[in-house]
Order: sequence, then C-alpha cells, then structure tokens
Amino acid sequence: MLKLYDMPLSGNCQKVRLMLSILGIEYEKVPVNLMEGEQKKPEYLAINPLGKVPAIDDDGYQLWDSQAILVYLATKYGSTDWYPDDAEGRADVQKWLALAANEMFHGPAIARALIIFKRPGDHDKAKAAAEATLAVVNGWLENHEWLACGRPTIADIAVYPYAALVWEGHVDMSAYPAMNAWIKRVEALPGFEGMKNMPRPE
Ligand SMILES: N[C@@H](CCC(=O)N[C@@H](CS)C(=O)NCC(=O)O)C(=O)O
Repeated sequence: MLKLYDMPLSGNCQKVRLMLSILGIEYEKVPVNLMEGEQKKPEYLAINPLGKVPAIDDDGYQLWDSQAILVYLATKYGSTDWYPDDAEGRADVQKWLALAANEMFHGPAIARALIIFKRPGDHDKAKAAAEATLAVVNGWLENHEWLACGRPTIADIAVYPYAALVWEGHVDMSAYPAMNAWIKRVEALPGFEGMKNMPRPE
C-alpha cells in the first residue's frame, strides 16, 4: 500500500492527502514528528535527503516534494483531467505548481508557520509577501473559475491548502472575494477531505 510520510498540520502534506482522497486511493500515513526533528534522522534522510515532508513510497518507488507527488499521483492514478497532456494545458498547470512551491510557500505558509509554530522570523514581511501573492491569484480568479484549463486540476490542489489556511497566519482574506469563492469550489469537490481548521470554522 502507498505510504505517505506525513505531518498533520502541514499544508504541503495536505496537498497530497487531498489528492489521495479525491482519487480514492487507500494509503498508510507514516507520521514524521517535525518537532522532535525526525525529518533530519538518517532513516528519513534516506527517503528525502532534504529532510522535509511530504514524501511517498509507492510499492518501492520513493518521491519527495508535494508538487512532484501531485504530478505522479494524477498521472498514475488519475487522468489527464487532473494533469493535462497538451502543451498549453500542462504548461499552465506547471506555472501554478511553481507559484504553489515558491510564492505560496514564502508568503502564506511562512506567515502561518510564524504564528502557529511560534517560529522566529519577520511576520510583517511574510504577511506582505502573502498579500502580494493572494492579490495575483485573486485577480486571475476574478475571471476564471479554476486556475488552469477551465476545470479543477492539480494546480488547484497545490495552491489551495495555504490559501485556505492563511487566516491562521493573521492574513485577512476578506480582500480576496474571488479567491474565497474558489476556496469553496475546491471544498465542494467530490472526495474533498480537510484538515484541522479547514474549511475555516465559522
Ligand atoms: N517544496 C517542498 C517543501 C516541503 C516543506 O517545506 N515541508 C515542511 C513542512 S510543511 C517541512 O518538512 N519542514 C521541516 C524542516 O524544514 O525541517 C514540498 O512542496 O514538498
């Protein structure tokens, strides 16, 4: 059975959990205790030399990085609906995967981590970065229902978790109505499974 090296509060792990639940794939969660530094122990570094979650082991095939894992799961277990095979569709999805790994991480994810994990760091800077990124995503969603290809794809799965959790980082989402509507569309997808504080408690 597919194993997911997992941490319950991780938005990067949530991308993978969400794809697995939407595709209806059975899997085993292997908890990695980041607070105890398990991700830097030799046993785990053998799976992901970067010492980060998520990673998967699918019948001996090991892979790290949430975006790469989404590509793998959609290609192996999903369909070209989730990860298109035409040049423009694939490139459009890839563009948002890059934003998920870079801008969504350095803005929304860091703003949240500084608050909920009480990490040292410049919250004002992370919040400003988050707001700049959310404004771009919101701008796109003002005229589009989904991030790429006019339908739900792994681009939406990759960007969604830190967008839905950014309020925990004390970023006010009321300035991004198109994004809030898209968050609700993602949460209405068949097979959607949230995590703590997702969907946002009323
Ligand atoms: N680009 C990676 C980032 C993974 C990442 O930063 N994971 C965090 C948890 S959300 C982690 O494991 N941090 C532990 C550490 O850096 O020691 C991905 O998308 O999977």
